[in-house]
Amino acid sequence: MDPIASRVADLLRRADEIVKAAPSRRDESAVIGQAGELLEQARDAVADIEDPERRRALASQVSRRIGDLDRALVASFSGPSPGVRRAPTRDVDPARVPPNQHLTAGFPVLHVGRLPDRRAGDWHVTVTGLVERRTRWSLEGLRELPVVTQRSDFHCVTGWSRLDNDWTGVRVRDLLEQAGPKPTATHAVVAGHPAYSANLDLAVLQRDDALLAWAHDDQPLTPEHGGPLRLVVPSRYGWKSVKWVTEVRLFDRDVPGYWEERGYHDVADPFLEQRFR
Ligand SMILES: Nc1nc2c(c(=O)[nH]1)N[C@H]1C(S)=C(S)[C@@H](COP(=O)(O)O)O[C@H]1N2
Ligand SMILES: [Mo]
Repeated sequence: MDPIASRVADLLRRADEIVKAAPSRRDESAVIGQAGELLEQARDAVADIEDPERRRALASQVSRRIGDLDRALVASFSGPSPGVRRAPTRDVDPARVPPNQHLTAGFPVLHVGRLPDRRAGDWHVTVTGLVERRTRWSLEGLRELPVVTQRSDFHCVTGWSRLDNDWTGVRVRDLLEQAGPKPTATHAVVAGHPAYSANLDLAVLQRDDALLAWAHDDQPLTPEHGGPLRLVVPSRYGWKSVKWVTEVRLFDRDVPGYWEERGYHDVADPFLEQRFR
């Protein structure tokens, strides 16, 4: 047997064992991380298998398992963070709650992969792509723009909504203005650690409520919620609010991000229930 093919088969077996041995939901994200790493190695190795039939067969086994892990991740939010102010859940104007969402008083944590280990002092965000001037901001540099605190609601596509979040940061619009979008720019891809991204209409990023935030409810943004810096786009499902933001790149067309490549909606308006394509 082709040695690469047996290596792939072995990686798949090990990934399956990790998933099967998963002791509890509490450890789910660790399990997903470990199995995901093996599956990524398998995916890389598959490309070198010479026999095309065997390559196709193993490639589909790898991608089926990666798809399973993606779905498990969406379901793996681990409940409210301790110490977070309780958000309102009762006596709320029903018009504020998008269809098929329930209100949560806590603040669930939800993301793919591990937290970044980079320190805030080294953090930069770059505005690039179809701009007149590529600009790179440190966290300190951002604080020279007008700092705002704005209250907004947050809606995750997995069904929870957290109302009355006070986000402190700067408007994305103000960064874009400094970079100067070219007239052909219509869309953006916002990227964040580790290999996450989401696409947005440029016009949505230019609205008053789209922020790059470093504080939530008057507390510094915790690492699990995207600290030191995250995007907040209240008018879209939460997956567009990229945590650990490193780049805003402008395009003249809509380029799918991480979840959009996996079938999620390009626009993602929660009041229109634009969950999937
Ligand atoms: N970098 C990064 N940002 C991300 C995600 C992610 O996986 N990676 N998940 C998104 C999703 S699906 C949601 S609902 C929100 C959750 O934010 P929270 O963990 O602060 O509640 O982050 C979004 N931003
Ligand atoms: Mo989400």
